[in-house]
Amino acid sequence: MTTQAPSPDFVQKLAEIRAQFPVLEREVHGKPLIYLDNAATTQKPLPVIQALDEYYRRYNANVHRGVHTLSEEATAAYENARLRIARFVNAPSPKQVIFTRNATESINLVAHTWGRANLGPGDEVLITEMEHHSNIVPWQILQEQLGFTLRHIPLTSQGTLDLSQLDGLVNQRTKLVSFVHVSNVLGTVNPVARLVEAARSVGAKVLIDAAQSVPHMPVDVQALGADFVVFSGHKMAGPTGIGVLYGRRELLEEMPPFLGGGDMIREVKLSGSRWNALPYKFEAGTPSIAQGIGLGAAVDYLNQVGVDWIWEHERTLVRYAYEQMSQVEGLRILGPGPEERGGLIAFTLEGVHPHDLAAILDMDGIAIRAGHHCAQPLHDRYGMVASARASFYLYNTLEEVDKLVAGLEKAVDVFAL
Ligand code: C6P
Repeated sequence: MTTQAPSPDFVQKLAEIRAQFPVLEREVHGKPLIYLDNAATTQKPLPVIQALDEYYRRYNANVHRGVHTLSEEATAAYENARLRIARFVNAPSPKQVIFTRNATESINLVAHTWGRANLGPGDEVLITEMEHHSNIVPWQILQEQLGFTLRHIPLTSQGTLDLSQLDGLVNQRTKLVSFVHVSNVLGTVNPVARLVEAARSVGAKVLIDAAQSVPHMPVDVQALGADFVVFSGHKMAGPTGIGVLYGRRELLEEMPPFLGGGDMIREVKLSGSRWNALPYKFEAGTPSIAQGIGLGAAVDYLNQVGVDWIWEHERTLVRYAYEQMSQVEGLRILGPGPEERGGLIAFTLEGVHPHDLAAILDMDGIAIRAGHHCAQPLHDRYGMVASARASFYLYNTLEEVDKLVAGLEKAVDVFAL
């Protein structure tokens, strides 16, 4: 091991963090759980679990509707959570934080509102070859209906964006450049400033899929300079069923609503309706109230730990894991070196199917993900159908990396026989 011995303060902080996540106490197949599937969804700390519990026990009521005490308490807690989430990503106003179910729904919202109103034959939408399906399929569905062209920035053999053709790919026809901030397979941290600048030079709008960045590193939506930024609550210690679309105010004001129904209207007549103000225009029906409140508790918790600390900790884990995993016979890591990636490593192990590998590791209590990770075009690009992936979060330890590597070595032995 080449890492320095951690300081006593660090050891204590990590122990305190781990104590906040009850699931980390459990065993799987008689072994302590080692949870390395954080890019799929993260575990939840006590403050989040308690916020959900308290809502259901003490003030469960619908929001924005009632004048009774419970409804007022629920509305205040829900809207206060929105305010704290806005501050977490430095959105200028909570009105620009639209609650959705997840990052996927946020992208679909933009596609079906902004996209439908602004895209047509002759226009181009530019994505990348490393996108999650949620930033490919909505545009393909819309493309069939509206007749615009969907183009993509290709990948280099190192797992980064090949920007050599960027000047041609971004042109006067480009109306939107939509790309992932941190790849959920390659770990690549994309050059946001360069891509935003290229889009701006032709007046195109920018959407950033920040599902794998907001949970792990400080993200300032204003500094990113995008028009839309999307992320999911469940990947950042929050509950499932709540996600965010941040949007530039003028654009959100102009965009037509997404879904129609209660809460998103100002006035309804049988002859027609008028829409509610932001953010409610995009939030039809009873929202995910407990989940919104839970996400508020999650950002408080992440702030308390320190997002800078989380990022640094993940950097330490990924550097160490990269170094150790590189030494496993037949193991091939996808994507760039540790300095250019977030806290995850997707890989293949010669002679072992990723699903078999995940099943073997599970017998040791180690949870990793195997499959195409909802990024089939990316896997096609590298001539693969699936990969295995270990992804880290604030509660993971260097010892857990050691156990992962030991498990991988065991798998090599088993399958080499
Ligand atoms: N990636 C993974 O295991 P949702 O499902 O809407 O919460 O998140 C979608 C999504 C969008 N963009 C990126 C970069 C993502 O990684 C994900 C979710 C999970 O990699 C589940 S497939």
